[in-house]
Amino acid sequence: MKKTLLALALLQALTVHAIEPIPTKITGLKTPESVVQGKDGSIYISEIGEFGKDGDGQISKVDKKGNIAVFAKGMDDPKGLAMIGDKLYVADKNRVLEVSKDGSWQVYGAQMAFPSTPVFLNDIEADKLGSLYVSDSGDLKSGGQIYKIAKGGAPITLIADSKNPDILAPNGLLFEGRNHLLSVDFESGILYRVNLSTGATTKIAEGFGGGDGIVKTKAGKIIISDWKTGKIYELVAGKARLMKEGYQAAADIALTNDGKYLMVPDMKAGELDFVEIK
Ligand SMILES: [Ca+2]
Ligand SMILES: [Ca+2]
Repeated sequence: MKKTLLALALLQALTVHAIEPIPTKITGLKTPESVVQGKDGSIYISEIGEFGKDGDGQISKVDKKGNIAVFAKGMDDPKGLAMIGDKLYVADKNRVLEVSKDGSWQVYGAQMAFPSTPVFLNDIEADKLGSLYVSDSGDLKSGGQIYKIAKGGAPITLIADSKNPDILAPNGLLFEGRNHLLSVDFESGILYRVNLSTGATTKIAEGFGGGDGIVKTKAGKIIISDWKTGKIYELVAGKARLMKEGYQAAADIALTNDGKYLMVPDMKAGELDFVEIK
């Protein structure tokens, strides 16, 4: 009798732990850059394919059961992803694309509609009113831009450019309140706060290497990936503190909707890793 009760207790304990398995690492991706989870739980991953080769980029979709399939294809070098409602927005080299839920897509902000010619559109963030903010990393070292695309696709205006010496190669963007964006620079590894009205930058912290993605956890912690050295940092007391290393190229990170996992696209390994947030 006692043995039966013990077995039951053990079984219950095991069941509790088995409810939420850690998501399995996804492999075999073609130069993944960015990731976002939709409201229905599906995970979308941008895949550049060959860098600089047009037409071979795509978005893969992983459903809640873990099945992966190509969702949208024929893009150039798709990178940053953002969702507004059921539409997915993609920074694709020198244009922004709008992808419908059936995977069909159209150009949303054409190259010619930008106030200056975009070169290397990288991250994309949506605000609550439906505007998009896009970083252009330029030639990746000597001057980029941050643009705003108004709801509906126009007009496209300049928030900041290389007239501000801090804007070298802006990459990851993250909203901070209504009037500021956080921006991490791929060249300098410096995290800035950018005023959306004036374009003025304030340095927050340095040491993020080839800064790529920025997220804020539910507990309010800022986490930043370093593409160049494959490291993940957290911002602690104004300083970059190593959180995880060992990736080949940690690209544009994102959180799962429940806030429990950091999703890390390892661009050179062709993988999407899941890291538990503690
Ligand atoms: Ca490509
Ligand atoms: Ca990026």
